[in-house]
Amino acid sequence: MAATLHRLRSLLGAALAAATLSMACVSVAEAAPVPTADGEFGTQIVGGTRASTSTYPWVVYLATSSGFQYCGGTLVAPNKVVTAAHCTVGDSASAVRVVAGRDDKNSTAGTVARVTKIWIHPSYRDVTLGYDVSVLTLDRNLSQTPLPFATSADSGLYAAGTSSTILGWGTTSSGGSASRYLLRATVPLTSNSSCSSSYGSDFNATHMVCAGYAQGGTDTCQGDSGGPLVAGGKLIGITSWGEGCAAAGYPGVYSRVSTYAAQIQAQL
Ligand code: 4AZ
Repeated sequence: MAATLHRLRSLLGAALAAATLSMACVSVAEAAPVPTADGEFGTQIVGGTRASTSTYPWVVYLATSSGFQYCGGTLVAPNKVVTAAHCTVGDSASAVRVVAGRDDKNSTAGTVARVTKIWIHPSYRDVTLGYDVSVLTLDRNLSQTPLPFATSADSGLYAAGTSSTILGWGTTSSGGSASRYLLRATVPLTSNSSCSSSYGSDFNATHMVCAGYAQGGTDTCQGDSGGPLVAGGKLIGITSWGEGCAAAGYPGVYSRVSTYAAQIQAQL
């Protein structure tokens, strides 16, 4: 199982390779989105549509100092971002940028903040062992509205079938190109027993929650890691891992935010 798990850091590897090849241009080649008859675009997150940071002001992305987007995150206080530990492990704070208010990665809209501190859950070792949570402290207070996060009082938000929102700038197919634009999709939370059937002992219901349709087709993917899973107006999950993207029988796996609420709160 571990050998086939897809994780976001592969995008950072690609970023570093791109930077090596071309210091002048860090943008990644991508297919131009093709509008369909209804004016929407056909290939998003996986199976999603374009969204605006005006609607989702708390969704941010993490970028290298050269501007390469490699993960997502969620603003939970004016100067605090929740992301995945696997997005920040091994990084120095001075190397990370947080971009807020920018739907289009090829624009200069919004704000680029620096990071003054990276907190990684001290028990984090690997995404399939849980604790895939990290809190960044920014060098400034952002004007974007933060998103409340789920606590132990919010177990109701994790009921199987709950409609949730995923967001990110990651790839629009497994192993494909990253999206130029912020994308969103709606996915139902799965039951714990269903996710255990998919992933066996790698799924831990204390630390994780799964979301996706049984038939697949809609999911987070590479580069979406660290970004939000939202239900009931709260951050309930952090994009963490999965077997490929949008495959039938393999939902996306998210860190269960309510489990870590006290430790997140202690960083704010
Ligand atoms: C990733 O590599 C990643 N389909 C994120 C989410 C999923 C798979 C991979 C879930 O960032």
